[in-house]
Amino acid sequence: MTSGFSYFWQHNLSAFRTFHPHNEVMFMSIIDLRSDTITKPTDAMRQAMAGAEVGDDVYGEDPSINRLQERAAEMLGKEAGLLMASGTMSNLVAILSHCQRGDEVVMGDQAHIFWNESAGASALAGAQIRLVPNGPQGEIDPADLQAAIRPRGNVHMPPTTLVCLENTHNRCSGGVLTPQDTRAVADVAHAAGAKVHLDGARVFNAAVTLEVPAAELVRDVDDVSFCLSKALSCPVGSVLCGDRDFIDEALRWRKMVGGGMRQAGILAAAGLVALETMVDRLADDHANAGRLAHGLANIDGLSVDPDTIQTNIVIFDVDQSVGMASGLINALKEEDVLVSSPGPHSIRMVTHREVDSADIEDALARTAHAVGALRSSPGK
Ligand code: TLP
Repeated sequence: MTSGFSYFWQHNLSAFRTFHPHNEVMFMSIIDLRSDTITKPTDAMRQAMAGAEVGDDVYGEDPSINRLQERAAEMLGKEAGLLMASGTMSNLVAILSHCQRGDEVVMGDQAHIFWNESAGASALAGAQIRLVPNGPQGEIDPADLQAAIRPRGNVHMPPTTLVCLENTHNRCSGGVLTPQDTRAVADVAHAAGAKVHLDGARVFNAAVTLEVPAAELVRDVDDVSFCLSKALSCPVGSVLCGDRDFIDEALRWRKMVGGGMRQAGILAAAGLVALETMVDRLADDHANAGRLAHGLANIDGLSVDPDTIQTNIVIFDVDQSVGMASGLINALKEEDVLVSSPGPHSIRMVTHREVDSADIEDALARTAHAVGALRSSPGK
């Protein structure tokens, strides 16, 4: 029979290692910088979930969901909100609600909707995606948008019915759009009769960085989705907010894609705690991302400009002398540092509630060790 002690080691070995790069015997805990999506619910969330008042949300009768939707809409200055299972579902339902089959949706060439959402816009909404360049912080040049908009009434061309923005911008290293950036794009879109959807998965990170209410960042867009399950630490969920008519339409599409979740007030209860307690602390994640970027910039073989890091996402380039990003990812895994990769020569590290400044220092030391070893090994 396995003793409690050896059971612990057999089942927790992945979380600990028994050697150190410098051959000292010590334990290293895993530092998981793959994403802020890995954050687990807080004790306060778990308590709120256990005691949540619930009802059948498909009948609109879940009091916790109704409260969350109202609170989210209020914080974003919109008429109504709708709880979704995920950010991907929010973005898809927004596109389904705004577009007909054969419409064109314009977005930045680094948009999460384009890269990471399994082509739902084309497969399920029947919309064609047209890309314009994203600037370094995720911005779209209004002149590029203007040039991409289709003239109305030409039977050969799809009408441009929707423009999508992203704030913060994931693949642009968590870059932030200011209210002015958003307004400039929205003005062009609206003048052409198109709507604007904001993928605001991390819009509260942007609000904290700019020190403005989130409502100010989304004033000029027609609808916005944000995620509860990323840095806000909820287990599940996203909320789509917009005007009443849009949300009524979104409700129908959400049901069609299987998003009527019945007693999901259990999830909404965590969301309410997140909105009250998890927003201000995002500044800590941003400070840690700044520390991380400064440290990475000092490691030979990696490059990042720390002054461009505005929120909790640090994307850096891996020099040829280190090899491919995949090689460094594996080497970092050996050091118990988990990261993700947006491309063959770049790596993403995301700070969140479950890493503190000591973990950042530790992650930097382990990264320096992994990079140094790769640079000095000829067959890397
Ligand atoms: N992003 C995830 C991965 O898909 C890359 C992450 O780890 O960052 N919009 C943006 C801007 C996102 O970053 C994400 C998730 C989504 C939408 C989708 O959210 P979920 O994962 O809830 O469907």
